[in-house]
Amino acid sequence: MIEWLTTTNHKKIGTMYIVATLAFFIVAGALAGMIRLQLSHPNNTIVGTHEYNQIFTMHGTAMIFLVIAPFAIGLANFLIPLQIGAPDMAFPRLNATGLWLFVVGGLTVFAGFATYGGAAAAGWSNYAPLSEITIGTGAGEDLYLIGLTLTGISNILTAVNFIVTIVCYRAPGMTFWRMPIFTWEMVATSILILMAFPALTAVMAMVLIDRHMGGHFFDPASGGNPILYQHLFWFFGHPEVYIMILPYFGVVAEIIATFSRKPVFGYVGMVLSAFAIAGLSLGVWAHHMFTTGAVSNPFFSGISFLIAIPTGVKFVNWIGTMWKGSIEFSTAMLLCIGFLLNFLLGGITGVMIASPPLDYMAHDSYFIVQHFHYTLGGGSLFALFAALFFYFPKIFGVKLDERLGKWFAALFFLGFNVTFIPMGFAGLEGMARRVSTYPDVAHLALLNGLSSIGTAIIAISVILFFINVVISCLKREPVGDNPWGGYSLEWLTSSPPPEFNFHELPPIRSKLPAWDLMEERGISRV
Ligand code: HEM
Ligand SMILES: [Cu+2]
Repeated sequence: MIEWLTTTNHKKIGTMYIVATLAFFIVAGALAGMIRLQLSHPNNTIVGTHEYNQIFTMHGTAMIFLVIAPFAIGLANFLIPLQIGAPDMAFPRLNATGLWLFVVGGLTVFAGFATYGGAAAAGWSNYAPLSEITIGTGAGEDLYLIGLTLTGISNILTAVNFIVTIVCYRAPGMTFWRMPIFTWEMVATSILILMAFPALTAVMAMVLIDRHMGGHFFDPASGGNPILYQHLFWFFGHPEVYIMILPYFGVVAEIIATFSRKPVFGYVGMVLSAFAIAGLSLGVWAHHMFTTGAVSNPFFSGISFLIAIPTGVKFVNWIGTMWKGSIEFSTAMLLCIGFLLNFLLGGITGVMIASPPLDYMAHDSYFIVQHFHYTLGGGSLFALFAALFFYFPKIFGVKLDERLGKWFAALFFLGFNVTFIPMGFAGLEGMARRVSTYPDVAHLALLNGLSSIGTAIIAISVILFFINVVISCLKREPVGDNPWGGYSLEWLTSSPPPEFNFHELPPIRSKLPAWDLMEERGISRV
């Protein structure tokens, strides 16, 4: 126990990130269940409006800041040194600091539930002056601001660590252009973190100053400007959505290549498109502000459309990798195919609302809720589970049960689509987001009822997943170094790997060191 709490080993730190984010996932998922219970019927009063505000705020905040983004950080912690042949991260103590800042930050945000006024309730985007006056008077709001600042600092420290590790600690033979796609995506992600998170830290501090030190940054009555809040928040917030998807793009590329038994198609395009997306994503923040009338809509719309190009390149790469491959439909692969289908819808709705006239209709409606759940839930979360199935043997030395896994994947896909397709239509019928109830008009009762049923299916699938984890860990069937026939360096060490990753570094003569060795030894990879 003490050994784990005081460790500076990247694999233990990575594992603790993963365990912590899964714990936060269970809580954030339970909050989602409460939202869907309340919205399952029109005019419901299971929870009041103030409770409802806390529930959806904490659901979104936890999923974004405590689950999707930090899971990728944890996975990268575990994987990057293995993928590039390094014994550990460049700054192990800084790495441990990052982990504990994250855990303490997350618990701080949740501590709001224990305060008199309840948890933060102004939405994950925490708009000022809403977060300063109307409801944000309780300590829960302060805990939110402090907690997120801590997790933000954690991200910045870890991003520096990733970049230095990748630039300076690659094994002999591991040139930049031989690094696995996941490691490359983490370079782009780390740069985005360094660009975006300071804006979040600044804006959180400004809200704190307004609330407690007589500041007026966002208070129009005293010459402050609420639009400034939106600029600062979205200058962070839009890159953040890519911080939450780029690592998972990498995961999907690795899994598809492994189970198609083919190298990643268009490797260079894959890498360059990650940087193109990262670069463009710094210039689109005001597409979240089209309806304020205070930004140049054509400019931000144009740049937003451009993002579709490198994203399209990625789709070509993923599909090209599968093309004529001998595909094995493992659970991880099935989840990646689910990712492709869902994320496509997320991307298409994204391009739709990147057009200001359409966004004027969709803004702040359930259409937006559908859009971002298809990218983050259907995209990132599907890839997160795919990563769990794929890397579980490497991390824990145990393979998850494939039969239960496929049931999970099928139910999760079904539940996900039954939940979120109706939301888009509810949005088109005028249902606003962030409302605790709705009247029995149009088809809202039917659409919301369907959504709630879908959520119940998701809940069953997730319970099945955790049952799978328990059963598989109890069975502990031994796994080899390379149970899936993967190509990158991490598959050439034991599962789980030794303290400093490799007893002897394998030769690295191409992008595919594990497949090179298999070929040398006459082992077929199909
Ligand atoms: C082609 C790519 C994309 C485009 C053009 C796009 C466009 C947009 C636009 C215009 C909005 C604002 C809508 C409004 O509030 O009226 C939005 C919201 C959002 N998008 Fe996307 N998007 C894209 C991809 C993504 C991806 C990849 C993610 C995450 C992985 C994502 C996550 C979100 C989130 C979380 C919001 C809602 C933020 C909030 O108001 O709480 N989007 N998107
Ligand atoms: Cu955006």
